[in-house]
Amino acid sequence: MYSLEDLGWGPFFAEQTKDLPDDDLDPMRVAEEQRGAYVLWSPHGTFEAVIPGRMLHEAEGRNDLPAVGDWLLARRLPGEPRAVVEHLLRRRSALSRKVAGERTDEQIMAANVDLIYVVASLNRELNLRRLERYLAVTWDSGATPVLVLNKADLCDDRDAILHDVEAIAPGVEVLVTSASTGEGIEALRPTLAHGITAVFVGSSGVGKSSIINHLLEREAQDIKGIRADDKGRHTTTVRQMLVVPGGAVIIDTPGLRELAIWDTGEGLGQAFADIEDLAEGCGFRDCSHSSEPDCAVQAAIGGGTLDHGRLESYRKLQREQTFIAGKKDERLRAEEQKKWKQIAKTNRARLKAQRR
Ligand SMILES: Nc1nc2c(ncn2[C@@H]2O[C@H](COP(=O)(O)OP(=O)(O)OP(=O)(O)O)[C@@H](O)[C@H]2O)c(=O)[nH]1
Ligand SMILES: [Mg+2]
Ligand SMILES: [Zn+2]
Repeated sequence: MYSLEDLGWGPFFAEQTKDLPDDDLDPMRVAEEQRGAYVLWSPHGTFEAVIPGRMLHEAEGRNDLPAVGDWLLARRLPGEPRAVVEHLLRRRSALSRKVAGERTDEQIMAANVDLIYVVASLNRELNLRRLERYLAVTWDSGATPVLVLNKADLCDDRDAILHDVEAIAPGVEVLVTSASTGEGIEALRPTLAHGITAVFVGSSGVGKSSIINHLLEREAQDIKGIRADDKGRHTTTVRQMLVVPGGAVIIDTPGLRELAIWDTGEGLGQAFADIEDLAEGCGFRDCSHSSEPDCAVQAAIGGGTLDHGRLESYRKLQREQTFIAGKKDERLRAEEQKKWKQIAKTNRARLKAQRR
């Protein structure tokens, strides 16, 4: 089994457990989650766990419940491979999106990660707008994104594509790999050092699990079979943690159909740092880069150094971010109201009891 350090434990988490008197509790990391049932890893082995009712009741949102990659304190049940979750430790970082569909809630795809490998395929039409969205979401997490362009063996004009991708990914390292031939995979290894946690995200079928198997040097994860040409089917169905021997913790995730923004939008500024930098040179402080005079952004588009599609993409994500921020406010207000109603009810009951 693994030591705490093998599993990514460090001072940030140790610090949080320092003042806890109860030494019955063990630090464990969430390796897998499936509909509220958890698999936890610790130096004592693997444990199954469910969330106690108290924690569910006290949670104000998804953010207060464990997700894959989380560290928590749990109590082992004697003689059983089961544990009771007692305490969720504060996160170093979290990769979140809005849950798919209409509902306004957070989904944590991976917690406490250092690196986020955004994998795309050089085979199919590579969608730059989609990559911009991924980068905006990943920069928001507190972890560092790295772009991995896989299936290099199926592509014959990689230089042109690489050029386009680098233009939309300021400050992001871009790697080219082939999980089929093994090309470029070793370039990932130095980043996957002991103590690091890395998550792989991207559309279904781009080769996330294939790359991971290469790194682990075993068929740890199922990959889509040659004959399985039903393109809609996801091969990886749960988010899951794996350990590179002597190296990093890796989290494999199922391919995403949609990736909606959840977080603050600071990631947006980072993902579009080139446009933000240009905007500093605009004549007006609040320039909308549409028809104002002295607009450095429009000048860059006119001069061919900035693609108009990229500005559009930035605006679209900004609108989405504003919309979700409004929704979150609405929900927060509703929750506040509920809480006050509850407090008022308790107070009334107490007064009534006193009067008796
Ligand atoms: N030619 C080629 N095929 C690849 C490469 N990487 C993966 N594949 C194939 O692409 C298919 C999908 O690979 P997976 O590793 O299952 O993709 P995934 O991203 O994990 O997909 P989900 O689990 O559904 O999200 C499989 O048939 C792989 O053999 C590559 O570099 N080149
Ligand atoms: Mg997979
Ligand atoms: Zn402007």
